Amino acid sequence: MSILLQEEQDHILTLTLHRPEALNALNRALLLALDEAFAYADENDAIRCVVLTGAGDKAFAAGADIEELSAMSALEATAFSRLGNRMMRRIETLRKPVIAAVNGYALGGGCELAMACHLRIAHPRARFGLPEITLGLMPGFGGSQRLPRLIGKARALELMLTGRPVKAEEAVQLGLANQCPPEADFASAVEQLARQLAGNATMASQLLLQAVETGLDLPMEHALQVESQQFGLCFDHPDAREGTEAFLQKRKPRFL
Ligand code: DAK
Repeated sequence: MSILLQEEQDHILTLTLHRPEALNALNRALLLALDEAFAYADENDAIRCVVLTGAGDKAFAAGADIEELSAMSALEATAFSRLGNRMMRRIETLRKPVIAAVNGYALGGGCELAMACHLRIAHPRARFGLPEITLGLMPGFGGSQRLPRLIGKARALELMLTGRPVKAEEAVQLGLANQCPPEADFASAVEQLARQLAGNATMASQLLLQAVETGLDLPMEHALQVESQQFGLCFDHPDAREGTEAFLQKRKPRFL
């Protein structure tokens, strides 16, 4: 069976990390499969939202594959890091929203993968953490940069220097997860959000994702220019007219 399951339904692509025997740890083959799947999602207009989750009821992904890492030379580790970073960046800059449905452990590379997604829904049994320091390592897939951006420098440093895992509710309090529905509602909460995002005006959603992604790394003056430019581009698409007309006519919009 494939190490990355793919299912497409109603404009939503669901990707399931499938190495349950290793708690879905990220080896080279899985990183390559993810890179390919996200490239496909970006190019395929029928896909409007991606959900990423883990197989089994224990883990989203318990990190980079420690067994594979332990046998790597410095050169191989550099190549592995490059591949991981390229794949995570592909997710972050994807033109469609990506939801991480964090169904269990999201540790090390698994947490970094969840952080590269646009939104995170945590199952009550989810555990987020960057325990690399306890292995004599540091995050190698962007965690040292994405965690401070998500939750602030002091809190990120505390988690990375101690390697302490956080439970789902604390992850929500920290801003690391967007929500933690009750166990019985987890699947429906993921589906409901994915359907809502897939129903958005695609061009507006794409321009918004780009504005946030580009603007966050720019000084405010430049970031606002990016926003104005993206805002203006919305008007080139029929969805903008449809959305405003529908509001004025007191009906639901029918986006392309
Ligand atoms: N890699 C490989 N196998 C793993 C794994 C991992 N990260 N995590 C778990 N497994 C395997 C276990 O070895 C075990 O295999 P068998 O013994 O059954 O063959 C199986 O999954 C079930 O795990 P456990 O028996 O340990 O299950 P428990 O419920 O007792 O414990 C656990 C669950 C998640 C607490 C525990 O498995 C655990 O602590 N796992 C490791 C978590 C961790 O430290 N993850 C962070 C890894 S560091 C880099 C790029 C990126 C990174 C580093 C460098 N460069 C480019 C160089 C990132 C590093 C990391 O992600």
